[in-house]
Amino acid sequence: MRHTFFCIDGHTAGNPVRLVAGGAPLLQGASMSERRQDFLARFDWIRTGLMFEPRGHDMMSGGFLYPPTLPDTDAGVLFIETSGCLPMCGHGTIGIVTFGLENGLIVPREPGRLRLEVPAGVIDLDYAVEAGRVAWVKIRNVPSYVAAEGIRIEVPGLGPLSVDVAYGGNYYAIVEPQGGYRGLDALGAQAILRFSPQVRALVREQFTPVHPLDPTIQGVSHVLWADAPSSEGAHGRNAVFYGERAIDRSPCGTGTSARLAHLFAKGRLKVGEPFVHESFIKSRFTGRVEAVTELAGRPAIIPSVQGSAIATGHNTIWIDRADVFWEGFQV
Ligand code: PYC
Repeated sequence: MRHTFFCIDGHTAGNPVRLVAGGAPLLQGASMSERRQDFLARFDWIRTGLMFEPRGHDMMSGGFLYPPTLPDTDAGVLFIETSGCLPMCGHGTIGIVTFGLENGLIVPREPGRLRLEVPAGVIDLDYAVEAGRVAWVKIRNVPSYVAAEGIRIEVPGLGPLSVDVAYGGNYYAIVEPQGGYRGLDALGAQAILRFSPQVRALVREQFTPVHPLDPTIQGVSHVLWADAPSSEGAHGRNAVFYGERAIDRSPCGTGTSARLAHLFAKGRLKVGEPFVHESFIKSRFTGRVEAVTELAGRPAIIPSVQGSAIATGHNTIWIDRADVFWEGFQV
């Protein structure tokens, strides 16, 4: 049996986005969060088949568009990537919205504005079209907050570290330069890939954050190595580790949101101040604290993240049950 998926492939600031425009399964659930659970329970083979090798790779990421469950929204989005179905994905949203608008798969009720339902909640977006293409997308993300500060871990080969945990649609262990971590260039990609799973596991031993409004969102999934900017006009740089072997090529939308909440909580960023965030490969998003809010009684912010995406082509992918690797594999 052969399953066919019509995809628009591209990237947001260097990180891949595969918008699955045809072949999405029918999902049950009264919200995108419930549909996420239904997808994970019944259709996870679609995610692994499209994201893992041999049809994907360690960084592969994407999503599906669905009719929303909520009134006053334009579309629902379900994210898929190598580590699972994220509650929210910033670079994925920028790519999915860009390809969706450019191909008539999203029809906005008001040009230049969108309201999307994602598993983590509802997000508002602005975008600009220039010469028939989406030039940029700005996400006003879900309420973001600092969940824990000063978690002390001892990483073999790196030494003692003090780690904070912040939420920006996923929970991030944030490591700032200190002790054995002297910045991204000194550490290098291979060491980031080696140390990040250890940092994540050591933080998980001490702390499990649970979203105050949706307990299906829990646990530290990503590690954000923060650093000073590397070029003029930027305010910070990061390397976000996700899945088992991925360094985000983009500055990471939910990671940037978590970092904005973190910097704001520490008094190092003001409302409205631009924060140009560079990725490991030095691509950029512009972040801002749009507003101060609260999340179930905790101080929180509404972050915004702006960036752009470009399609690289159409990709009709078969998952054929006759293929020994129909569900994909990871090494
Ligand atoms: O942009 O939010 C993001 C993201 C999450 C994982 C990879 N990118």
